[in-house]
Amino acid sequence: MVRKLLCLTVSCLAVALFAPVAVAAPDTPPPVRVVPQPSSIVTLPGQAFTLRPTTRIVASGGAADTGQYLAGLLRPSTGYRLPVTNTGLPGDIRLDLGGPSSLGDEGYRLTVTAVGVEIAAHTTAGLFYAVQTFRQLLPAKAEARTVQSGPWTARGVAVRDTPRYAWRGAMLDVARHFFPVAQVENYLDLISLYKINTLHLHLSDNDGWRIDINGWPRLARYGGSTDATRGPGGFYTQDDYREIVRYAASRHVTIIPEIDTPGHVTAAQASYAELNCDGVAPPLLNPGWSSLCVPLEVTYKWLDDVIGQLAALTPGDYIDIGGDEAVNTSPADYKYFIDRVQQIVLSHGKKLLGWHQIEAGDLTGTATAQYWGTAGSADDEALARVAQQRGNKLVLSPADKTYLDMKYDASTPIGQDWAGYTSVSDGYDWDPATFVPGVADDVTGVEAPLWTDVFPTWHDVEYMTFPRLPGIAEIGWSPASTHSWADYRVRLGAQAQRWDVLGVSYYRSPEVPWAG
Ligand code: TNX
Repeated sequence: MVRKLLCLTVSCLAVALFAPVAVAAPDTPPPVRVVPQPSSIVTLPGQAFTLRPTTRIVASGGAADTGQYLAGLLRPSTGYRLPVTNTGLPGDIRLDLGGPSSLGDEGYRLTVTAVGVEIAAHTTAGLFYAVQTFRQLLPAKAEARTVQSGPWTARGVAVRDTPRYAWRGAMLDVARHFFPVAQVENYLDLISLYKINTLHLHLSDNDGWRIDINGWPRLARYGGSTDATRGPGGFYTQDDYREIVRYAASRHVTIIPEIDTPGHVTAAQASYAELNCDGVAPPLLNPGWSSLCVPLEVTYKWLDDVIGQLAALTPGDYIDIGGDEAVNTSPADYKYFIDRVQQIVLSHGKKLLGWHQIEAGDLTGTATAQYWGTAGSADDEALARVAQQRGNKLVLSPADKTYLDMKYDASTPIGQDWAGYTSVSDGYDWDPATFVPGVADDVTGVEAPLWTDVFPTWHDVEYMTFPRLPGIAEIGWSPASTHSWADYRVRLGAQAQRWDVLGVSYYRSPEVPWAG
């Protein structure tokens, strides 16, 4: 009897239910629809939690910020006060940093019952990801920024969730077309809903330079004054960049800055004549391939300033030096260049990241290469194996799976097709452990790049990102054992109501059974 009474508490329910249980009673309601799929989720028949005007968010000490974040999400739509407090009562939402260390850096436990909501993690990132899951259990109108009518009911569940990969990334090309801070922050809000933890910013390319560098003012002011479709361009001040880094941290996202070298540098060379071998600055938007002048010492003085300032502004471990498509740089120059730029990155206390072509240099074991080859591409795979032999980590961004600028199909009005059309199912149906044979142990995660060579508007960015990015997020987060297109497409379809409320412009792919 005593045992029974004790077992009315939420934590006892959790203990009882984290054991692997099959819950397939014939009258069980349909599964809960969360993206990415948690590693373990059990629905609790007959259990549900309803937010009330008096509900409190109990989050003390290090949990308080995440509590405030959750309150900020839910106050506008519910109109409830949702105070963040140190103590509470049954019926409250409790965020607890005392979760077991076995949950790791990003894992969490979430138990939703009629008695309350219990969130436990070992880190604030874990609490944050529990909030993202809990959010998806509430009605989509909870995302609204104006007061809506309830009820605010979440299905009863017991979740224990940890990520498959540490690196779950998105990339935004702000060089081909510039997007101001507010839009980058909007992107951060949307990607963190799917537990993406890395945003790589492609800050420079032939068409534009987007970050102000002290001592080299023309890079941003002149090199940033236009874009790939001859629009007005723009750039981030260092304070803008700090704000992006701060906002990203509040969403548990690490910013990775990329300065693309030794190719893709027309905007820089147009800004400073001394960065050219002949001392003559090309015009902005000069057509054709560009290359830094590898023998010139000023090239490295300039890079030391750029990388040094970015390293000081960036709390993350990595500085990305690009390294792709250096078709105007000889192989010998390329190798010399990568070795020197690696020394510069290391001298500023950061690790080197670049597209997988950087493996042509003599990289140290701390470097990470981003694989952007397509399926079965022998040359690219050979470089991935070089990475593996060196102990370099690999981030997988296969162009025929993760490139968000590829058209969905022949009818897509914008985008590219050089890597083929990438439907929603194409983007979802692959496994990072087998995509490049023989490198599974070195894969640290996945990243979906959104190149903006051929489209300029924020509407375009969202339309190409959604609904494909959540698929990459799921591949990065969820265990391979849960991977199922048939199941995923239904869970993805349920996201549409949320995007409608959030005002996201997404592509209504006919492959997905859209709810709402
Ligand atoms: C290849 S991927 C590029 C980018 C383009 C993209 C367009 C990579 C490392 N280089 O410069 O924007 O294709 O799809």
